[in-house]
Amino acid sequence: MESALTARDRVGVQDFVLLENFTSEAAFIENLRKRFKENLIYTYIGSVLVSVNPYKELEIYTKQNMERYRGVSFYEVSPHLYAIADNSYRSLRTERKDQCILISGESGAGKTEATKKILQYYAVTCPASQQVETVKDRLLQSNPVLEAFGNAKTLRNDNSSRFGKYMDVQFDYRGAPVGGHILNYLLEKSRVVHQNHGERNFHIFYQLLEGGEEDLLRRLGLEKNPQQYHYLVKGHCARVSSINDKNEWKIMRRALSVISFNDSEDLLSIVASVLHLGNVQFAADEQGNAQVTTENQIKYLARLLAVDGSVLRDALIHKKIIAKGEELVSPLNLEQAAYARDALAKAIYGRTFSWLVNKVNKSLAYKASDPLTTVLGLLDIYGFEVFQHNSFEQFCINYCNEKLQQLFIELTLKSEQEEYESEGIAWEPVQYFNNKIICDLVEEKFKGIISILDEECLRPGDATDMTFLEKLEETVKNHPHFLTHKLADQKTRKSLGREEFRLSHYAGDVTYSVAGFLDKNNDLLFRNLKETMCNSENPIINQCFDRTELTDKKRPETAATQFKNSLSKLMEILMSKEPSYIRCMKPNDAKQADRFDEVLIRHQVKYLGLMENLRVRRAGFAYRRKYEVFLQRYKSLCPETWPTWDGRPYDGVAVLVKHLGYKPEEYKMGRTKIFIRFPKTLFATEDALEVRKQSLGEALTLAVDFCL
Ligand code: AOV
Ligand code: MG
Repeated sequence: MESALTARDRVGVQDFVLLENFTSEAAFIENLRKRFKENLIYTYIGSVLVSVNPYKELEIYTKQNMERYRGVSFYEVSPHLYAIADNSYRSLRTERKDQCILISGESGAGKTEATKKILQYYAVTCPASQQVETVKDRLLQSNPVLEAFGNAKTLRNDNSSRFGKYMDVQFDYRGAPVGGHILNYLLEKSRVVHQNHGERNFHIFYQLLEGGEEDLLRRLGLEKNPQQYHYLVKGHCARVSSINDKNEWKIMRRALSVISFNDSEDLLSIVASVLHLGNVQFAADEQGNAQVTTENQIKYLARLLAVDGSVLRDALIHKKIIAKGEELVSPLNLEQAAYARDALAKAIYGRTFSWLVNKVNKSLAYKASDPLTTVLGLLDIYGFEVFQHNSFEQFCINYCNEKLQQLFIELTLKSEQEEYESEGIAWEPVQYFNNKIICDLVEEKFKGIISILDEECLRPGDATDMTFLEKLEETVKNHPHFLTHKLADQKTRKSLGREEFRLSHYAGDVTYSVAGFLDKNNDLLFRNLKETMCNSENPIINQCFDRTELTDKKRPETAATQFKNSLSKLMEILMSKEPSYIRCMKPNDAKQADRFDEVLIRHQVKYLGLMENLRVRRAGFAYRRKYEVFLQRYKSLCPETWPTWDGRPYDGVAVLVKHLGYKPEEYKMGRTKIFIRFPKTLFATEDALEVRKQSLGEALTLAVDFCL
């Protein structure tokens, strides 16, 4: 049998708080590397789970393994998602407090996979009944549907979430999942009309073409070949080896039927209409006005969107404004017509996506009359991302990650302090980086980036992306996390274009190009296109485009402000719940198994603030356990506590540590837990336990079969 010491040497420690040299980043990374090599992808920092994407199937998500984690004390089993899931569930049951599990990490780090695995865990381990089975099924099946419409291949991830998702699972008094609700955040709509090289449009388009039955495709007027569609060829990679579109199509169709979807033909008509829209072409007449040259597409569009073809044709090449109660119609030039077409495609797709989430929510809605007791929220958003070219979408995505990091910092620090307080142990303050300064830079009223962007969007006349940049330069020029070409010193100036600004995010510097910022933030659709859609007889389109929009005088909120407000609501929701954290990392940029790129990992360790997290957790004490748990594990080491201790666990532990020779400076006794200052104290005890186990032979069986 391998000794505790050599096992520790081989597989590292399963909780970073037990690292001897806990301030050393090198030691931290070495521990991760050792574990990764042994396929141990999970490690704790106290109660925070750190996960490294293995990029290969591991045999750790079996039903048997789920059972192993069910109802077992957190630290008595090796680190796992299931331990986090089970621990949250148990708190929900015993303390009746709403929970949330926050999963963060950069694009491709494994957030979505983790979310799905946690849902599966609940589906398998929570109490069941006929009705509950239906809910469980729907919860699970909502994923393939939303992923088909909201995920896409990017350079970072073949199945990248292009929308943010927060899902509440609702439980009844027996602890059975009886309903659910999803909130979605800012879908990256621009992908519908444009993809960067090496990226794809949303999965659903390829699934439909690849998997759709001949009959269906004929009805939708589609050809199988994605190369035929302008909206699918921008990225030059319709086929991806890791994705089987045909298979995914089947899975998606089955999922649609589970969430009792009976308007799939209407939905697919809309998907097809977007492809047809993309193929609408224009030519200029003698006056330079745009004319539609692709009549065939208009015919299909009229049928699929159930609108009048000639009205739609007209709406695509004219602009209508209402001034002083009068309608003014003016022709569009080629560029404007193409813009109008793309805006329509984005609006149709974006609104249909929100409609779909709504539909899923109806199917998940809790229907019985018993009161709900508690909810458990799962947050899976788009991760921090940096590309060669970063635009408005990356700005929003990275801002969202900034907010989450802020929440993480505030809550972990707070909970640490609270624990010390409730245990009656003096708190020793720790220094840490607070990214609030960057959140403020983005969202502050009047002088934050979003405010300035909105101001430019609302300013009539000559506002452009460049005037926005100039305003930014004026307003935030002295901010330590903001830089532009003009503001940079000689040396850094070279790395910045004249159309760019750079933000020093908590996760690293990102340079954003302002091109398209105003447009994307305005998110406007010409009035006559809106009108045409309001008259649609496709029931989904009809619900997506509401007539009140036409009469509403108030200008709709800009995209960034809507996003900011929805994030602020999200933060409130999360703050009202008891949080657990999963911090995901990717081991390499090549999406490959068994490759641990130390530079990449070091970068993530830094920006996820893991060293800081560890420092906070270790402030003062490396290790803490409830008296019961500590006594149970080590009672065989002291004749007075072995085989049983009849008194209070507190007294038992006091006797035990005295027998073990703990010195007063090595530990403290809190109200419910023992706090141990140095790992070496614990390791010595652990090694003693190993020797004792061997001398006792089979007589001593512990739930624990791994080293600490
Ligand atoms: P993300 O959600 O964090 O990125 P995903 O969860 O989609 O990342 O993971 C990316 C890919 O990594 C998956 O498609 C799997 O191939 C692989 N993977 C992740 N976790 C595991 C695991 N536990 N076991 C095996 N393979 C895994 V993004 O949505 O782009 O921010 O925006
Ligand atoms: Mg994802």
